[in-house]
Amino acid sequence: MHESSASADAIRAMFASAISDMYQAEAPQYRAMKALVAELNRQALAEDLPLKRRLRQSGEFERLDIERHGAIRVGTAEELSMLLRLFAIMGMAPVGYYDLSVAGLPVHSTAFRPIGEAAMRACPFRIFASLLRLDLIVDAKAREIAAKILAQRDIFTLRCRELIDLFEVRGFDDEEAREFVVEATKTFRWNGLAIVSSAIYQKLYATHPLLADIVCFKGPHINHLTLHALDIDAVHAAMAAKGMSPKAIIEGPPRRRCPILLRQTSFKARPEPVEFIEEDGRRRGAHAARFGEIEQRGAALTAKGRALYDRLLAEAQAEVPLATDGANAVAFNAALTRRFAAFPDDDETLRGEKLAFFRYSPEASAKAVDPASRPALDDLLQAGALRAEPILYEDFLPVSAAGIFRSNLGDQRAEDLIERADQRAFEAVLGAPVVDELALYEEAETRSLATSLKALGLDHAAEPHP
Ligand code: OOG
Ligand code: NI
Repeated sequence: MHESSASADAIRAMFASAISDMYQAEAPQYRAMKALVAELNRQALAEDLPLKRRLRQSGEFERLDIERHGAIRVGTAEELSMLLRLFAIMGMAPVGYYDLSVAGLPVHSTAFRPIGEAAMRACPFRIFASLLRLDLIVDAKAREIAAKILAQRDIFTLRCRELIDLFEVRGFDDEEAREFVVEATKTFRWNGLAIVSSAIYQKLYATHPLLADIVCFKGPHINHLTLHALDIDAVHAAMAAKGMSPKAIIEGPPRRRCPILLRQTSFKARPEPVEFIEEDGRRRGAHAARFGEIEQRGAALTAKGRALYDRLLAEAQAEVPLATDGANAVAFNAALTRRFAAFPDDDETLRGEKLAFFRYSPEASAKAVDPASRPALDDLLQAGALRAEPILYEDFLPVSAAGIFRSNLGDQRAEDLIERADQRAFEAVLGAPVVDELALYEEAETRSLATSLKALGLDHAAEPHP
């Protein structure tokens, strides 16, 4: 093996920074949003010193400006399985399976992301990757055209492929690590020159806008990057005030005292000039694909908590179906807030009712606990010997994802497709099983409790589950 000082975490950090630079240069509207988010984050910190202290302690302060994720869409099994190998080099594993056919989108997805606190802390960048499902495209002619075009393109540079092979044999030296980041980044750049004629584009677009976006270009351009907004409501309002045309609502749970899961919103993609290849030359056209997004994360929910979340969200949506143009956003938000009154909003209840996952830590200053008293978990927390803090949700919400897709594709035909999750097929194509995100949170909770009890000298005494 070559000894490289570039760890997977370091390569991911280089990649995240390269992607951010590239996307800011390609999409000025994203650059403007990034500047706005940075300004409002600074403002939020200046107004909330305890928050600033917390962020400094967690290491979040230094990484605040680093993008949390980006999203791409690929067309074939070969493309997806190469992505698995490419992202593995950056310490990003496929976590979670997202079936977006429920929302009428002919794709299913995973999130390539770092696993574990240390890696997240080093660089939180993730890639949400979707794979086209031609089996969900009803129009046989469109299916045939798409398959033929996809079979002819290579989204990776030759050197990128060589470097991936090389890494798997013997790792990288520093220079190769840098070169790999450059080559990998090229996969996700924007290509304003389509690889099809405008007639083909129109045909695929009419079949499904997503089909045109995935098939008609040289590669899987980044379709958005996402920044961490400390106060997502404030940034959302500021985006509207600045005429950045944000979506009408923030997806996910309403604003709460104890944040849960993921809240996100974006500005809408604008048509950009592209060129199509005709028999007699090139023809100008337009394609809307690229936008910018903000997110704010809260506690990871257990299966029980998630079921409650899904139910309350569905109830709010049933009560006030959100208009496609978002005209009734105020009424929708009111319904959402009303329904979520039923979701406990304090850490004690979230923990006690096992709605969210918690990370335990021993309190160094606490007075010694007598193991012979066989204290229960609650006693230890009450006595201040143990602390419990919600574990942050690091994954995605397919319903929000679907909302994001739709608002950016002008696609309202949610009913066109029937629900057909197929995780097995996705994993077969990917070449690996996806990691179960719930298991990761559960493991983190269990491990933190075991370590804490051990530190308190109670590893045989307390019951992990009271
Ligand atoms: C991916 C949408 C999913 C999110 O934040 O939920 C996503 C896409 O539009 O390709 O990024
Ligand atoms: Ni996103």
